[in-house]
Amino acid sequence: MVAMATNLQVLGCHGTGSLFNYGATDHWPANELWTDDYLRMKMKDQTVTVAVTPNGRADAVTYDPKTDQTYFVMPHEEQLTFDTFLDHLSSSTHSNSPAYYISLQNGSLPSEYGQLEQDIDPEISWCSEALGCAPDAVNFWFGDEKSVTSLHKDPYENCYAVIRGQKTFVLLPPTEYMCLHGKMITPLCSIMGHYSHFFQSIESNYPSAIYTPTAKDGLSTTTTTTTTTTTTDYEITPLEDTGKVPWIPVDPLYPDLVRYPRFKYAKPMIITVKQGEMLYLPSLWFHHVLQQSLGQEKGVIAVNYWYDMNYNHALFASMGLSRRLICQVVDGHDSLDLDSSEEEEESGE
Ligand SMILES: O=C(O)CCC(=O)C(=O)O
Repeated sequence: MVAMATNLQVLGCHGTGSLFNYGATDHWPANELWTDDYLRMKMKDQTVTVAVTPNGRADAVTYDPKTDQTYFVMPHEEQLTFDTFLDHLSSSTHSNSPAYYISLQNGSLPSEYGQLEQDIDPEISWCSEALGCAPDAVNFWFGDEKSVTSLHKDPYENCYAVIRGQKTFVLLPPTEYMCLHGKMITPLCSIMGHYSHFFQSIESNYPSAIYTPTAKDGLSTTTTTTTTTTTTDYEITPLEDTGKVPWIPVDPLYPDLVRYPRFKYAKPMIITVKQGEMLYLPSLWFHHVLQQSLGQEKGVIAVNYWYDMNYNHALFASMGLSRRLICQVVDGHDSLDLDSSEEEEESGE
């Protein structure tokens, strides 16, 4: 079974079929049960954490015209009752209304959705067996087409099951990082400890910021009356005390090839995961995620299982080697000792 996990990683590089795990969730009661009525009944006035953004782009590289700066912008997080979240989701049809996305990734299923745990499996048995461990985190996702997850990678093996609606993943293997315009920086950042150079060296680095709500007065006019309305706007607030965040700046669906010319060599795979299907997303694969509601129930629901990746795997070492070789060939230096000014000029920051 361990070989199976290894093979899955290798096969994942060659074809999309091996990325799907058909039938893995067919027996889950959630497939039938998770309608809005049922979720309201089970969750009642349970408080949940919701990411709120003006444009659906939480955790994304975003240009702020006010300051003429590009930031890695995090969402405004609100604690809402589950009922209120559902109300927002069903009424957020206007293109200028904020996006609400349940997307907390720290094991949100057991911590905030305990009432729903019995409707799914606590782990993906073949994956736990193959990797010899239980998942590190099981997360609950609920949003709509307004919310898009920007291109990034995670140090986790990911079993991603869609329960309602569908999700479209744009996938790029770790071997294509060079096409994604990572900025090369020295391996000093400490949060990833011994492996920091691997995570830090392949992405661009941005000052971090957060969306903050501000009240905005406006006039709303009908044929007979004009009233003043107060709506919430969101502005980008820089976070002075946090360091820079490494992130991929390219939108793989609408790449700006003038700014990011190496992306023309990338070969993204586009995979739609439909309700009832599960995607196996190997660790360190870059992914950009869109979602589409289907049918009468609005909103897209998914559950994912994150298994810690195996840093001793040959793939990890070989990715590090190929990264350094490519850096040497393409940029004339390896990723551990270079100057980032050229990249900065390229990306216009
Ligand atoms: O579903 C999404 O919007 C993002 C999923 C994701 O990034 C992940 O599972 O790592």
